[in-house]
Amino acid sequence: MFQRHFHARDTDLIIASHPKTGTTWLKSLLFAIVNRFKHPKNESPLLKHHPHELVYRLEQGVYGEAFEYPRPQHLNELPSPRLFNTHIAYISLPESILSSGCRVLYISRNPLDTVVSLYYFILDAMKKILHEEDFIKTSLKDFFEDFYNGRNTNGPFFEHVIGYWKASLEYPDKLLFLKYEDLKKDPVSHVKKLAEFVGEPFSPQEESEGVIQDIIQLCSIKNLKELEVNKSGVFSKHYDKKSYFRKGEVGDGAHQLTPNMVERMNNLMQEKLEGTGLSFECISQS
Ligand code: PAP
Repeated sequence: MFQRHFHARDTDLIIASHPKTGTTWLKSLLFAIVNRFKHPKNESPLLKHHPHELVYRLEQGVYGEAFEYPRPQHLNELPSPRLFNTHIAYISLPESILSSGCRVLYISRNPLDTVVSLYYFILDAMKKILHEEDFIKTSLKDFFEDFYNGRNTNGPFFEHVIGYWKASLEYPDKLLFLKYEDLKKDPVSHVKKLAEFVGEPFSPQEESEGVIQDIIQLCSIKNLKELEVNKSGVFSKHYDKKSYFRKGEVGDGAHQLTPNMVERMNNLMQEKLEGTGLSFECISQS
C-alpha cells in the first residue's frame, strides 16, 4: 500500500531505521530542529505530544490498517517539510522516495543493544495483548537466536543497515547515515550536522544563545520520559506510549546477554561488515 501509493514531496524528510535503533530520539530531534522558529522553547509540541504523534510512520500510521497508530487526517494537507518514518529496508523503499528530492535520515545502533531493546519492547506488547494464562514468555536466548539468524519482521538486521549505509555513500546529499552511539557521544556536532543536512543550519547567534543545547535537553530521554504525555496512555492495544522510553544507554545489551552470545554477535558483525567501511564499537562485557 505505502510502496504503491506514497508520493514524496521534494521537501519531505524521512527517518529510516531498523526498529529500536533510536527512531523516537531522532524523531524528536528532527521535529525540534525543523520547527524551532514556530514555537517558543517552552511551548514545543514535544511537551504535549509523543514523538510518534508528531512524525508519522509511513507503513503503519499513514497507510497501515492493522491497528491504530498515530495518523494524519489529510496527508496532502500536512505543511512542508512533512516528517515521516519507516522501518522498511532500502531496497523496498517506494520509487517516489528514491526519485524525488526528499531526504532520508537513517539511524543505526549496535546489534547487541538493538536486540535487547527489541526483546523488552515485544515482551511488553505480548503481555498487553495476551491473557495471563496464554502468555508464554519467550526467553531472551530464543529471541536472540532468531535475531542472530536474521528472522526478523523487518528483515535481517545487518542487511538493513548495510543497504542504507551503501546508499549513503553513493548519495551523500540524499541520505544521512547516523549512529546512536555517535549521537550519545557528541550530540552537539550531530545536531548541527542534522540541521545542515535538512537545510536549516544554526546561525552563529543561535549557537551563542544555546539553541542547540536546548534542543538536546528537550529531546533527552531523561526529559521526554518524565513528561506526562509519554508516561501514560497507549497507541493501540499493543503498545504503551512509555514503552518507547526504556534505558536509552549504550552497552546495556552486552550486560544482559551471555558472554557467548556477545562473542557470536560480534563475530557475525565483523563478518557482515567486512569491507563495507562501516563499524560499530565491539562492545564486550567489561
Ligand atoms: P522504534 O523503532 O520502535 O520507534 P526506537 O525509538 O528506535 O523504537 O527504540 C527505542 C530505544 O530508544 C529504547 O532503547 P533501550 O530499550 O535500549 O532503552 C529507548 O530507551 C531509546 N530512546 C528513546 N528515546 C530516547 C532518547 N530521547 N534518547 C536516547 N534514547 C532514547
